[in-house]
Amino acid sequence: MPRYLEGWLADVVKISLNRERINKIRERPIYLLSKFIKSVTNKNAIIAEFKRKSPSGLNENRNLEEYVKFMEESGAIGISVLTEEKYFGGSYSDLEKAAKIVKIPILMKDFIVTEKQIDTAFNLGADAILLIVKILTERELINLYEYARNLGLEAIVEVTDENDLKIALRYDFNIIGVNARNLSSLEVNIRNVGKILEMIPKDRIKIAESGIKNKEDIVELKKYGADAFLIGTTLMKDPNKIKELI
Ligand code: 137
Repeated sequence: MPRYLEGWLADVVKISLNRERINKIRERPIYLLSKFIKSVTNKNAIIAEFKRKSPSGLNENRNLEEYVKFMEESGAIGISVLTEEKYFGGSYSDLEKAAKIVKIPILMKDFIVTEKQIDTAFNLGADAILLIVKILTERELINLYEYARNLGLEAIVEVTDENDLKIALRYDFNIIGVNARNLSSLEVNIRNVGKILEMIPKDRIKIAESGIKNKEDIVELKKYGADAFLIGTTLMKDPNKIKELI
């Protein structure tokens, strides 16, 4: 057997062994985040994030069920659930619980680098996953995006700077997230988001992520073309704030 084929076969075996079995039939229907965002007319499209803690210093041990139910009732068009445990205090069971409660799109918020994580997202009832340009090669980005799409899941392709955006715009990713937080310095710069949002073609759905504190931030980001707003810390600190932001 030619040597290159041996390598390829070893990879295939590794991936298949590494793959979580996909549920034959998924209980929860898939709620398309793109559809929910596009259907918003008379309010701000807010994706409310549940995260107990964060490297930026958040520490709010709220009741997940109450939070996600309250956010859906308050008009949020999506829920983001951090499933990363070490830095965010999240878990897969958080996602599973949220999926049993809300009938709006759920984003599995994690550092996704394998197909197995996408299988898990599907099995737990998530509707979308996050693919961070900064931590993936282009090949991984494309493969993981197509893998998610083949399962019917949507993907938010997240950029934090112009270089990330240049890569993301080479492909027809339909949802682009612009994160105001620099993932290494943790510095949040909303002005920077505006600059990048303006470079994204109108036919892509644009989500502004991180650092959103008040209505003024939303008005400002909307001016630059943001279609939706992913908000964690502000809402975890005071869930009632959604009434002012929606
Ligand atoms: P927030 O509204 O809390 O500022 O941001 C919401 C969401 O964008 C945020 O949770 C990020 O996607 C993940 N957050 C952090 C981080 C990622 C890397 C390093 C630190 C953090 O401190 O939230």
